[in-house]
Amino acid sequence: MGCAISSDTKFKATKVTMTPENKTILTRNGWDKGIVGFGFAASEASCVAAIALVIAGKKDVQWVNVSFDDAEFADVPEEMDDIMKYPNSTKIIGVKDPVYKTLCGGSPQVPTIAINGQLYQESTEIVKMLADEIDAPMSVKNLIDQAIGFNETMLNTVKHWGWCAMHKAQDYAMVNKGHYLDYGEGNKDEQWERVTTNEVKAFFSYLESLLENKTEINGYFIGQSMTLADAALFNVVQSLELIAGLNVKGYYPKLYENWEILKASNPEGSAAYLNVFPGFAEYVTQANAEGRAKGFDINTYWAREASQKVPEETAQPVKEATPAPNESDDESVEV
Ligand SMILES: N[C@@H](CCC(=O)N[C@@H](CS)C(=O)NCC(=O)O)C(=O)O
Repeated sequence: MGCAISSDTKFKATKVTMTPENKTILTRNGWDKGIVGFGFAASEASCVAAIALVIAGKKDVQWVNVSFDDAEFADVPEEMDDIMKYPNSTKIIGVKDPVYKTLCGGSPQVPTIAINGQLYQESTEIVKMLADEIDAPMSVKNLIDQAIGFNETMLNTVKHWGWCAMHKAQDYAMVNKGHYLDYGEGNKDEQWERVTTNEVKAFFSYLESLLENKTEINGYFIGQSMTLADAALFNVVQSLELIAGLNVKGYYPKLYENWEILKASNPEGSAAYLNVFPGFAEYVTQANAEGRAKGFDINTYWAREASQKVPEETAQPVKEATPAPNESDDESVEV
């Protein structure tokens, strides 16, 4: 896989291997001290880290915008929409730019977070690291662990039933092609789809049951205020609904109600994901319209449930947290 990311332990954010090359990039830009976030504000994984850093009280995060293209490192253009720009950010680089790839140790993705010169990836694991640091309650940490366990399924699901058709139609102009080629219509068999949707069902049913056991649906999975667990799970409803096209509202009404309340509270760090991401989702819907009309529709796996029993052994209950694999196969580039 050409993997340059190492995962030290199950629940520590995935450390990017630090090389002379990426250390040099950090140092020459002054990114080797404090917290520097690299993200695309509207992205479903970036917003998780941005929201979590706010909740963890990290007020001095310096953000670098990562655009979905191959643009070289530059100043943020004046015309860039404020909502797409991280507060106080001045720089921008493309996720497909070779320097960004080198910075990320060969695995160019967002979010990537530098903390005192060490780079980390994997949004939900970054949330867990913050939860450990602020000594969040065990119930919050446990739910973050569940989010970590679901993260890979979640991203694979939205790629397969959503993003792939759009990126393919655009000849992968926005993203690293290798991250998407294995997914999408015709690239996975029914067994994979069944196992994947059973994982979504198990996890969403678990979240629905957590909310059923609460006396009041208030936008939070735990307690009366937003926790890092809500940050770790921030993208699951909107991304599954708008990108994968899953009828979340129909199948998981409490989860949906909870999301609508949380969304309305506009948590700091979420503006672009809440307001701009749905626009991207429209392109995804258009790109998938023909396939969905012909039956390449995630909802068929929920509709089938009524008429056909799903074999128990393929259904995975809320699975153990495992770090998502690094998917990049491309060669590293010299700076
Ligand atoms: N499991 C990772 C997924 C990261 C990820 O796939 N990020 C996407 C944006 S949501 C990305 O970087 N896409 C650009 C690309 O694949 O080239 C996480 O949760 O941080």
